[in-house]
Amino acid sequence: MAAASSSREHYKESKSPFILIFREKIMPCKSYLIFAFLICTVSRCFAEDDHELEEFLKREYSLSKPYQGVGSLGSSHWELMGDAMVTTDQVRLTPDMQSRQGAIWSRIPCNLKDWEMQVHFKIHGQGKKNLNGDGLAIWYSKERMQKGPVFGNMDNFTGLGVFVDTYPNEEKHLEAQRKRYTSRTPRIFPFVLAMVGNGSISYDHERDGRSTELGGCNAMVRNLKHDTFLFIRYVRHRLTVMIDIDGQHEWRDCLDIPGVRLPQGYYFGASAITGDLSDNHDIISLKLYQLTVFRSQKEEEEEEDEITIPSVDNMDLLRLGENEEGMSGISIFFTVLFSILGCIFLIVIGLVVYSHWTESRRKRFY
Ligand SMILES: *[C@@H]1O[C@H](CO)[C@@H](O)[C@H](O)[C@H]1NC(C)=O
Ligand SMILES: *[C@@H]1O[C@H](CO)[C@@H](O)[C@H](O)[C@H]1NC(C)=O
Ligand SMILES: [Ca+2]
Repeated sequence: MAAASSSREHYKESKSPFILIFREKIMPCKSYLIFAFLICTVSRCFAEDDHELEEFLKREYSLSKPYQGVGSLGSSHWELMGDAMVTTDQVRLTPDMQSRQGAIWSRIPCNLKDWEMQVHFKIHGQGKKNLNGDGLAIWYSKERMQKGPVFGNMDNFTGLGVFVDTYPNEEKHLEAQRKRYTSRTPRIFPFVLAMVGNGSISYDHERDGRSTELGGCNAMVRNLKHDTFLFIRYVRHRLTVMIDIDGQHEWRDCLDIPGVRLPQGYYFGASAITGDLSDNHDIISLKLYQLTVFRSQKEEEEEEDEITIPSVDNMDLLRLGENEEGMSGISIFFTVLFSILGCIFLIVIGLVVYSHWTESRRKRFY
């Protein structure tokens, strides 16, 4: 967890674009590693602070085999929508067929402050690599049971979405236009990313949501023999996403972001969509744990103000990272050039001043 958190924490502090560039682009690899190691060590000290977690599985927000009554009984805690279907082994959000969308939504709003969701899922289909789509999403949102373009949920949603995006729309689009990535690092899909919506932020499907993402990671989750899991933790306004997809029973960091403000009383859900390309998108289980966190009195006081609209602190800084990623090679070159020239200039001035000073001092001595 430390690695992901450290880089984000660091973002917060390094406001100057130059520092960002310095950190990301120029610093030689070795010193970068040492630097990263130092930050890791430091942030680990901070990360292991006083809070200890106690977990309780909350059955009313969890979904597991044999899915008793799901999709048939009105008394079930979960409701199906669209093409979603329950079988003995899974809740299939979409079958491996074109233009389907399906979802499963909790009926009960969740009033927990701190929670953790473990998602056991499976994405598989006939399509070859990159001939499959579009992916699935896990939700904690104000709205429920809405159809739409965001992995089978409505656009401009209010709340948190964690997406497993299996199709690189942007890359394919650029490819079709025979454009090449300039300085933007191409992504490896499937890609897991998180987004917080406030009711008026649109998910840009053509760009795979890059402009609104909080962070993400690649995750080769398709057509695997072993079980694949996604882990979403929301504690003290800190959002952590991890994945376990290698069959090693180990959580791998995906993203870790402080200052994520989500209201209580939203609904959990999972949805998926297929287009021209398709996949089976299966949920095997959703396990929601209530986390008991010991808060200091100061923290309690800080949390008196109830959150009404989801938001993310320092979103502009997260964006800055995003823009900087898209900075062209030329502008980086000139920024660096002028920075170096500036340094040389300062050194020269310094030397001149210094020699004047020593000179005048020598004169005074004589
Ligand atoms: C939602 O977020 C956007 C972008 O951060 C902001 O411009 C807008 O005012 C926010 N809307 C609400 C209702 O808070
Ligand atoms: C989503 O919000 C954007 C900007 O607030 C707006 O232009 C767009 O029409 C909205 N889309 C839907 C489907 O409501
Ligand atoms: Ca996509």
